Amino acid sequence: AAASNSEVKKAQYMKASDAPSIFTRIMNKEIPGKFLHEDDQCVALQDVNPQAPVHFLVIPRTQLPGISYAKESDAAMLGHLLVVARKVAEEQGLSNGYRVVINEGKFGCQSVPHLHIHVLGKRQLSWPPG
Ligand code: D5M
Repeated sequence: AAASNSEVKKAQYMKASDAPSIFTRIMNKEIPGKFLHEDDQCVALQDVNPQAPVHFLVIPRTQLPGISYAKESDAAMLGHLLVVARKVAEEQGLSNGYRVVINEGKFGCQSVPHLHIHVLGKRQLSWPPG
């Protein structure tokens, strides 16, 4: 029988996430990164390819491959990521608003298989996104 869609997706993700992700390696200080926040559950990192004057990522230390893998037991951690996004957005002076984005999978244009929340601001964004 053909593998289910979720099995195929998992196989694709597992291939990419067997090894520590680029974000895990940055969190472990093996690769440089500009940290805006660090705590026991997550970090906020300046995006290396910014799409707005302020563009940072909130990344859990747990290497969840993407939001499609979130379980009920991840709920508190996921909520914490959003609160950190809000706090760092304030510190970055995003008083006129900002956007919080999670890209998931191929159609979502996800490129790093380690869950991360994008926060973009300091310019007028448009809607819908491309
Ligand atoms: O977004 C992945 C994001 O991660 C993308 O905006 C570039 C960013 N990125 C990739 N490598 C690095 C490093 N080394 N430092 C900081 N930021 C990085 P996605 O939602 O997966 O498309």
